[in-house]
Amino acid sequence: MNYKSKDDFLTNVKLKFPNENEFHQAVEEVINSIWDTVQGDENYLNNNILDRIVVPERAIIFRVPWVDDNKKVHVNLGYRIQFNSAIGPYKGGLRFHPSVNLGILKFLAFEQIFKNSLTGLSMGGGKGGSDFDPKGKSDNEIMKFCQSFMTELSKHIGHNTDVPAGDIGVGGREIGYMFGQYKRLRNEFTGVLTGKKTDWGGSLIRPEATGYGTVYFVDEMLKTRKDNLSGKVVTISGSGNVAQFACEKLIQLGAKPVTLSDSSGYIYDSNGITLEKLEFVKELKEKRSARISEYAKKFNVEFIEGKTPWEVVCDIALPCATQNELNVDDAKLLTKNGCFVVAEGANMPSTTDAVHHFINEKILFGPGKAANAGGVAVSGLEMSQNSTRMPLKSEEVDNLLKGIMERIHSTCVTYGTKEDFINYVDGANIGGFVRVADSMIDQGIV
Ligand code: NDP
Ligand code: 2IT
Repeated sequence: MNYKSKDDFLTNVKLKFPNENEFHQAVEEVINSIWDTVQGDENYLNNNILDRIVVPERAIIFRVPWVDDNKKVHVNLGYRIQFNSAIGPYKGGLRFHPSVNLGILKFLAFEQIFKNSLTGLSMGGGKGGSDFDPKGKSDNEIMKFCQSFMTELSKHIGHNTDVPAGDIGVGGREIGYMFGQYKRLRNEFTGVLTGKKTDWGGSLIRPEATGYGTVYFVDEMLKTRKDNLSGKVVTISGSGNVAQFACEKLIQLGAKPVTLSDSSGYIYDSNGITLEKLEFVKELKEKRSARISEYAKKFNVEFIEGKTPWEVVCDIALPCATQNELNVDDAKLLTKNGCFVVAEGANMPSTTDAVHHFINEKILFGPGKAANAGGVAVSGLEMSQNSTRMPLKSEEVDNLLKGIMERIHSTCVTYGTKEDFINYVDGANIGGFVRVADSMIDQGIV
């Protein structure tokens, strides 16, 4: 189809997929970056890449019935979005959270296409999950839910087809229950999921990878201004997998993280969170229902209820909780207070207006699809370790992760630099897109 303009294209996407606001937001950001590249290339135009890339190859929705400890029957919705397989099997996490819906999973799967491309590994884009709420559920209930979810999902995935992993509400425990059920149904032990425990095929450093990778990316961004992490005050949101390991790497590299949060509020530790205090958070958050306010009680620091940490003075901000958790007012407050680096550990945590503000202010802004790609990158390394059946050592994985984050950074610089300013949003979107689009063309109209 011929479009008069970018806006015309985006209007069409919104009409075709109504009520998928987060998906519209993610598409708009990518299209804004890649529009000129596409318009300047006959091959992309003749192959109608834009119309094709915004439609998932497949979106599966299914019923997940399960029985709680009181014998009550529940039904949740299960999803898997298999968005794009041009450069490899679908790859992306599973999210268990009551807010999950089709639009949210489509945004996540769409982002994943470009993120996975940036890693340089062979992984297409996918995402899935359920509106199931793990909070307050017993271990037995989590297992029953995971088994029912996998009973249907197993028909659609496989180590060469689609390889899910964790995301919000899904960690090593849930991956274990799902892996067990897959193996039982298929009678095969394959690398069908990543984020497994290391005793049965998981990669070392996978739990750490997203948070560590985000901090490695920040370090690369700082180098462009001949700066480093030493002594930098950092605000972090979230207190789950990504937030914990971003915090850990920051401490190891000499920075001073001062906040963590959850959906109830944030803690502010002006002396800096230490590795010992972080151990307490890790143990606390093993129980999914536990609240970060316990930290404030234990270490006698402030807990600010119902708020996000963006009002705290900092040099660097790392949103590591969820989408649209940092709005334009937060963005203005951050830059007014001197924050000059924002890197997204979460997926799309900054609203569109907040991103525009950061770019207008010319701060170092690392979008999620670049800054948090370390998690899926180590998932890719887990897949290769499963194929060769040769586990790597922890320093080997960490070095590979560092190398991948450096390469993603340099891709952003290559595609995003204009008049001495690195627009990491454009860089990540164009750099991720080109490889996928060229591969789609090579493989014909499919
Ligand atoms: P976890 O489930 O381990 O932790 C999620 C954290 O975010 C919790 O502190 C949670 O608080 C908070 N949170 C979740 N939803 C909301 C909400 N609606 N409002 C406020 N706080 C919220 O998830 P992860 O750490 O794995 O994921 C965090 C982010 O990172 C997500 O955007 C995810 O997509 C992204 N990501 C994760 C990767 C991974 O490998 N795990 C890889 C790349 C990106 P509460 O307990 O109160 O809900
Ligand atoms: O958003 C993400 O990149 C993830 N949740 C990790 C996906 C993966 O397959 O490891």
